[in-house]
Amino acid sequence: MRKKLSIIGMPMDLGQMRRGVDMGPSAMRYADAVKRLESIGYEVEDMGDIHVDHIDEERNVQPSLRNLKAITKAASRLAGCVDSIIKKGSFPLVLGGDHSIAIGTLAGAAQNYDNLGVIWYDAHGDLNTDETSPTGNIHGMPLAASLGFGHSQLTGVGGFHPKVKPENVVIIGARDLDQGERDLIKEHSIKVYTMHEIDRLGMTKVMEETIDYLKGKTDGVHLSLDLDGLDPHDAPGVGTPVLGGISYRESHLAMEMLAESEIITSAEFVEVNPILDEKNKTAEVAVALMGSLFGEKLL
Ligand code: EXY
Ligand code: MN
Ligand code: MN
Ligand code: MN
Repeated sequence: MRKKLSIIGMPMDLGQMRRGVDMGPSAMRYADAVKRLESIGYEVEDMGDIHVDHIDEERNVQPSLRNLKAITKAASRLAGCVDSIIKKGSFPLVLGGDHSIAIGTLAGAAQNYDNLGVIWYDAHGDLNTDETSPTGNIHGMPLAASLGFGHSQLTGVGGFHPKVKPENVVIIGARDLDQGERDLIKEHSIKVYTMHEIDRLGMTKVMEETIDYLKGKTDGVHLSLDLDGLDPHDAPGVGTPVLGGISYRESHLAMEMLAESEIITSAEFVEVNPILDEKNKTAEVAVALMGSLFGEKLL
């Protein structure tokens, strides 16, 4: 029987200030995400998009938590959808939208596991709270919120917290961390492979260690892949690019090794912004990486 995979679009741009990332789901569909996954043998259902309220006036109401209400409402809808996909035995693949969507994805996934692991593939830690954030953009807070740190409306999505424990998180690709994030990482001993470790150890060793670190102690692992984790030359269509990122091939190796490990139980691809892109390159990169994550072989 073919493995089932359910795609959900989350056209969210309220977690940051650059327009266009709400079109990320369409861009990845346009890059043939469904066909690519069907070609690897999956039975793919595209469930369409979660509704995100379109608002303007609230944008600046609470500068330390921009668009809090609309983001938490949309995250709750996404959580319900992800939870029902897992409960019906399908694999949830969420297309973003800015990274604030992970609050909903993790709220939906976590209720199905005792110890959910998370691989956070990102130039950033997304570990800010409203007290530490330099911008008030909620796309810089989803991992903190999922760990139970930050505003109660964010940590409370899905009606429970925390979604994940610090010892079950691995961040890969970090190269732009605020002081508050560094403090939180140190205080809770969160495992981080910055670009320094990736350069020194190589992606093979980083992924071997990551898989070993999570395999024994988690009963599911969520991959939260922020396209800004890649170098902007390979993935230019993102809202917060940071030079000196993970290469296209290193990213395929990471996905191929995760496919071999069979530890990934849910995934999301976020921060694709076609307005900032070179044609549809970043969406195409995302879809190519999905291919490797779901077992596509070069030979
Ligand atoms: N650390 C900065 C902030 O909190 O605003 C930048 C966050 C960028 C977040 C992108 C999604 O990864
Ligand atoms: Mn609408
Ligand atoms: Mn991110
Ligand atoms: Mn990022």
